[in-house]
Amino acid sequence: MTDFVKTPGWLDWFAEPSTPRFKPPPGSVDAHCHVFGPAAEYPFAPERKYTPCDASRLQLFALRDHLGLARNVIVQATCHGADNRAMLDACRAAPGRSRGVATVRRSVSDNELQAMHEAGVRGVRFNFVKRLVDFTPKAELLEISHRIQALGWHVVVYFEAVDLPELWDFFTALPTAVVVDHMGRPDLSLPPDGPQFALFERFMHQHPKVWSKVSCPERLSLSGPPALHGEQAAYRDVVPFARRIVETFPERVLWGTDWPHPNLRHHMPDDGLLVDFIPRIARTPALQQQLLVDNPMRLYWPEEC
Ligand code: 0GY
Repeated sequence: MTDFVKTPGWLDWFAEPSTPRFKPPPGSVDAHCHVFGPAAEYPFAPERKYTPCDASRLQLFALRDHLGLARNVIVQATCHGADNRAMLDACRAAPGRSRGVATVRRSVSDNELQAMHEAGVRGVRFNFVKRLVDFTPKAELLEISHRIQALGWHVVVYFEAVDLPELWDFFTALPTAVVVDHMGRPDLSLPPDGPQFALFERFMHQHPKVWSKVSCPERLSLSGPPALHGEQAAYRDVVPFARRIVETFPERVLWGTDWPHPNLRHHMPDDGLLVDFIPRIARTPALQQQLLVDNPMRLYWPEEC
């Protein structure tokens, strides 16, 4: 067995998250989280760009319960490449309470796709963040998108805001719903009503099939965590961006913890405080119900809607 050594500077996930004061509505979904290994059982992929700490499905489910959430959407992390076993076994271990988003290559067989569907996969992720993955030709991704469309799945895309102009035509050519991770990673040194974020809003306005996760304040924020400014002001620079998206597109937003928070070098968030961040971006019970329950249920558990 290979011994995996964590990437230098890697921060482990927060072992004792606080109990959130905000009580998510019954049936709330963490629509963006990952599992890492455990490496002894599910080795990390040779092509990975980082080696994380272990973060098992049981630890994920314990967090789900602690935070008052009901379900998880487990997104394949790049450290596992296209070896989806850890994610699939996590979905199988919590039937009805976990769904998955896979990474697949064009060589994937129809039988493998069908087995993933049965385990609970409802989407594939295309990653365009260059520090995380090697380049895959768009023709290959397009081909995959047509195959998974037949299963009723959608495409999750991860990219940085500066790359949206170049990726726009590709995204709009996809035949499925397109779910954008972390609001397309806006640069928070730019204003929420400036041209960069306006482009992302236009993208959502013009294309009703585009959804956004309003996740990762800890990853996007330049103003920083609670220790710097007090709990109520944590990640305060993210608030105007996320609120705009939640209030303009209330039927196409999702929220997730991003646990176990890959690649954070300076600050590891307390997941309890991430839940307490929700009412700052979704200010009414109606918006919270859409963000946390109705929208993820429509996308991941449509048979129950
Ligand atoms: C995230 C963000 C990151 C990593 C991954 O799959 C991954 O490795 O998604 C990141 O480093 O920005 O959504 O978890």
